[in-house]
Amino acid sequence: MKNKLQSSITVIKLGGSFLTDKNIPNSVRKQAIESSIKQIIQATLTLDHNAIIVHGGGSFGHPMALKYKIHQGLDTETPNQDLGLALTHHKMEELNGIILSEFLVRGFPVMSLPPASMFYHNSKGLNFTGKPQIESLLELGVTPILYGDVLLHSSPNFSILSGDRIILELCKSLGPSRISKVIFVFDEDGLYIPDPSDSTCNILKLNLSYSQLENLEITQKDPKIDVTGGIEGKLQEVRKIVALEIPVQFLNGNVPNNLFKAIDGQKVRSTTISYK
Ligand code: IP8
Repeated sequence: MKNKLQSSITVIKLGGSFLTDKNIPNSVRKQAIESSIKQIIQATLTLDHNAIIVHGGGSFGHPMALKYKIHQGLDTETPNQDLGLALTHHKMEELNGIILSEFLVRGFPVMSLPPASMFYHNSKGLNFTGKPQIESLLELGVTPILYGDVLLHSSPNFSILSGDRIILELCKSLGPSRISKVIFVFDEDGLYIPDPSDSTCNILKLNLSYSQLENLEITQKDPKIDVTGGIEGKLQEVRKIVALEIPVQFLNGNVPNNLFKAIDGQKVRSTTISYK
């Protein structure tokens, strides 16, 4: 058992659009999953860091949530929302099971912590009770995995908790000084903005600061079914993460060894967002 409790933590978001084909329900991108998992394993075994993995919903969680309007909360006009709530959670568990198995078959210890049982929305807002469990897993040398999930509210009601919102909560709760960076793995080289001199082109932003994130117009190459606000929803959470002075990096998981290099602090073609 490898105790690296003092090591810094890299939070890795495996985006749903990277892990799955968002346009075909329940379809995984097997090669993308295998390659990213091998890189996380290699980095965690050879580099002085701990990983916490969070994954998105892709073509598992989003279409089901959309079908039953789970993201819009309790609605008497929508039939069978109770079943939809359960099915959305189950879809996420299904995708999570696929990812989990890819680590375990390689003999690498990971454990899933279901967000629906660690996050609750009460009258004061979002409440997170999973810090002790995450600390224990890190201490035991087991990499925690969380994922976007359904969120239960007092009222009673429900909504969808994105993986990005989970990451913000982890950063706040574990303490920004322990988190060296948050890496978003997706299927583009980084964040693109429209080219002001040519409306048919986009420019990859290599570096961005906190202040530049406000009112940033991001080009979305190929918008997908998304109940958590797409790239705009993501950027809202990212802004709050960067405000904690935690650097954020967006990179292309399809480029061989990109993720390993980024965890190792090597330069890769990507967008890096820092506070200043
Ligand atoms: O893909 C969404 O998580 P995200 C989770 O991180 C569900 O926004 C259940 C759709």
